[in-house]
Amino acid sequence: MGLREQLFAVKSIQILEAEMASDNRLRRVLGPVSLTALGVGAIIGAGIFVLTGLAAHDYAGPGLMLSFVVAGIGCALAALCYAEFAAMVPVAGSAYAYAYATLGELLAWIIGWDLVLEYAVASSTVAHGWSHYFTAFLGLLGITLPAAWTASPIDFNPATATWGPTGAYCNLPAFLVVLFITGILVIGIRESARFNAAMVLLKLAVVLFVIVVGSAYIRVENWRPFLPFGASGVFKGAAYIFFAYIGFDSVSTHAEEARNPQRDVPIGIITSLAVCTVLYILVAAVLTGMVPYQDIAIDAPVARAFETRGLPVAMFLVSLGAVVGITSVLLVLLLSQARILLALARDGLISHRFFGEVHPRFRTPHRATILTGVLVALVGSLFPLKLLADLVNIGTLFAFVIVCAAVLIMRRTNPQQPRPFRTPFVPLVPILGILSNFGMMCALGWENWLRLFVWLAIGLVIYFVYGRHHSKLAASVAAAAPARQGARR
Ligand code: ALA
Repeated sequence: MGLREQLFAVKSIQILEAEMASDNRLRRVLGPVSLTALGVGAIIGAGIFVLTGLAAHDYAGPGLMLSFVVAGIGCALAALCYAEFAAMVPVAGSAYAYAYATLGELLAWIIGWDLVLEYAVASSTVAHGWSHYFTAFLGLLGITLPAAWTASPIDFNPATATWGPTGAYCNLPAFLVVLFITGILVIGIRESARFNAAMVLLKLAVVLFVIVVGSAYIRVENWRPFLPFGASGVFKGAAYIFFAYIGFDSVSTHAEEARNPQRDVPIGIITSLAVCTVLYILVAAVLTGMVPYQDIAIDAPVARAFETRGLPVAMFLVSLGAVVGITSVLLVLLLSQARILLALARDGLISHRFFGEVHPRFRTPHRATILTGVLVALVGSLFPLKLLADLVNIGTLFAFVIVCAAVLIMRRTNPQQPRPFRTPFVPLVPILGILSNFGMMCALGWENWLRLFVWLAIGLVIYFVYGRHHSKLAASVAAAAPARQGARR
């Protein structure tokens, strides 16, 4: 098979469907409520509990509410496109599988590699955010961890606009929590629907508590001026706070386990996103109403807002809920990461022997899980939160742009393919999805573009050195070619 032919080789929907019918697949047990709960479980975490602080303080002020609206619109447009694919190609690989079916092997690999960035680096970010609430929570119990062990060793100093050492060694809580969750995943506690449902209820209870109790402490004057950093601050805030929405797309990684994926995965994606959007806008309103934006804490903003207003018990409850709630996000993200690696390994683009191997006793992909866990723990404990969040955001926004574009392409290349869920108003919705998500990428600044390019360049090297030569699709096409020629003769 020639290079050009291979780079654009698409995995037909028939191949994907045949793979799904093989016995080596996951069990179909999830209904619409479980799928929505999985979405909410993956969405509500460090973004709303931690990143809101910096977004309000440095970027948007009370206009953070609008930042959530802007980011929510970009996500909603992408969600409608994800839903069409998830219903049409209900397999585990999410955007990677969609790209393989539409855009060819090279772009599929780029997206798969990009999803590794999304899930692995997001796990590091969430672990780092978790450590802020964990430290605040221990503080409430009278335990103070040494500062040198709760921060990253390097950080950006806005005053001098330079990177430099902070004097800290590493963020030990972030490191340890990732190893702990990795251990659980290796032993094989699946994210049982019941465990996840309990987590989701707890998180929703904490978020509703913040909204209901906090709203009694809103001072309307804190919302003035509403846009202290102007419209550009709202957009910068949106590009940063976008992180809080990441996770709805992980519903599509569960398509293979859905009882009725054609109907329920779109429901799960759209409902979980809609619920979280409403809650986020309300939390932003409460947070910026309770505390003047200049005084909002960066590390554990939601809990500290209650402390500032003299509500220590509320602070305790919010901190506890945040620690538990963010832990569950970490679990789902690390699990989704394992699924993406499994999808890449099944297609031969990364080593199946290493990433696809299943532990004889625990029946989990232990090597991939441990390797991912160690890397995620190191990155989360050594790098600052904002750097990690920005990197995840640009990578995920890029994936969203490609999924929106893929809907447009697929409508042309495979118009007859049954689409149980159709993105409405095509081409308008995908085009607006591309523009809004690309717009947020632009708001993230050139440094993040550079980091994204470096990440993608590393991915290309891996593809040309390994993946291209081990691709199962290329091998099957090459094997079929002589047979076809023979038949013609
Ligand atoms: N949306 C997830 C969070 O905020 C990743 O933690």
